[in-house]
Amino acid sequence: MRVPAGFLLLCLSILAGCGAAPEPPARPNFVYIMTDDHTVQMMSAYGSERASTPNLDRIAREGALFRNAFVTNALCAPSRATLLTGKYSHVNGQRSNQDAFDGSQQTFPKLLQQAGYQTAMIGKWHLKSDPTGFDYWNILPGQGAYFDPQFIEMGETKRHQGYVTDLITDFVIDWIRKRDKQKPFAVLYHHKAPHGPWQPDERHQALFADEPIAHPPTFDDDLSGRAEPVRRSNSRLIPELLQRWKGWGNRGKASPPEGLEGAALEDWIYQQYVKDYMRVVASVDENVGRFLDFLEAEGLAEDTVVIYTSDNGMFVGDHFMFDKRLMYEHPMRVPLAVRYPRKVKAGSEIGAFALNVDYAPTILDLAGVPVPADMQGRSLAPLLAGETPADWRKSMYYHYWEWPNGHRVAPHYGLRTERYKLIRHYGTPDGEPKAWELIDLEKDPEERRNVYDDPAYADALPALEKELERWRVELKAPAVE
Ligand code: SGN
Repeated sequence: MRVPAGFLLLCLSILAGCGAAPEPPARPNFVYIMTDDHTVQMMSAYGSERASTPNLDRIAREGALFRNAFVTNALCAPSRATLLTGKYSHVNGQRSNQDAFDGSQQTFPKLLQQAGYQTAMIGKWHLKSDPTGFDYWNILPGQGAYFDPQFIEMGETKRHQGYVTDLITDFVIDWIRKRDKQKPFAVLYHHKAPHGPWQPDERHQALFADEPIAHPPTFDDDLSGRAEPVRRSNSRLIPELLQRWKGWGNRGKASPPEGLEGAALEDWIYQQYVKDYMRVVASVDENVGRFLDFLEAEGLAEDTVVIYTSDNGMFVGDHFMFDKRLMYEHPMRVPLAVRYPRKVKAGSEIGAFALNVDYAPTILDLAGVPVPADMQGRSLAPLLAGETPADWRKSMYYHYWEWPNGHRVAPHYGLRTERYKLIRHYGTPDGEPKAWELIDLEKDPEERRNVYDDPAYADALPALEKELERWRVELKAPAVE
């Protein structure tokens, strides 16, 4: 049936005149801000006793804070591949930092592009192959440098003067300014900080100079309550940190003052590390604040979904360690805040489990683009709207793969429920030991004790083992014993 144009016009003018609130635009913009190794213990929105991050907190205050966000493999490149694909490492092929990302596969930026978005990737990439699915990219080579870093802009390497966190923010702002204003945009704004070697800029170098930073509660943990594979791992603050990041900050920090030993030496190395970590976080916070002000000044704040997270968490002296990888809370738990004034109530708190496999489906869903059935995560949009679907996950699967590595963290997988962690260290062909671990997070929130062999938990085990196997099959993860 043909509808006369005059009738359509009449309908439209009635709709326009009825005084209803304007509908949110169907296609919001997206700014996905990801830091490297930023952990919840160092974000004040999560009640950090050490760090103050007013601008990162602002995203949560004006939007939603996820209280239980986790990555499924706490390592840089695998986490980035999971973001792009919405799939676990064993499915997207990026199990470790050594693999090169297969950029020919489906990713959410490609799907956004096909749906008419303009897309950009700016900052740390670390996936070895060139980015695909972006109209514009300007990335750090590999880990990138803090000072006067090189960037690869659409295949061309250029050195830029300045500090990496400032430069990445400048490039994102520039790209948004120059964009085609007729189309929605999505930009991945990826900081290098606060990854090692934690080199603060001049503005922040003197921060905390005369202020000793408190030790985290697990600083005294010698790992004696945990299974052998954990005890064998190699991320202790002394001497591994000193050796691995020799000369970090270029201020001679690899050499403690002569004669220091025992607790005084431990505190000395911790103070060097934590202060530089907090200084580079302060610069991220300041730059994110500058960026949020820019969005507001451009009139973009209302219709832009701003997501803040990190590629993985981090030990910052917790359990007397640095680095990540292990299926402890500090590495696998990540900050996650989402601001979208049109749809997310300011000050929302979300307790349901959110995973990094969920980011791609969430962004597509909010953009109105169908989520492909082969993505393994689930859209967080209902949670953002204040509803937890009845069948939302109550547990999650984790799998760390990289081997060998200097931290001697052997591959392991496991299940995390609200109360328990069941972890399988399945050994390596070159002789790393196998072990099971069970952690009761309710009784032992600091994760100091493996109770796998404790008869008191014999009744709890079968259901946990079944749940772990259910996830393994559902996620098509290989069976490894
Ligand atoms: C990367 C890792 C660090 C690690 C060094 C050296 N970070 O920088 O975890 O200490 O390599 O690792 S990541 O963000 O890139 O994952 S080692 O295993 O080769 O010694």
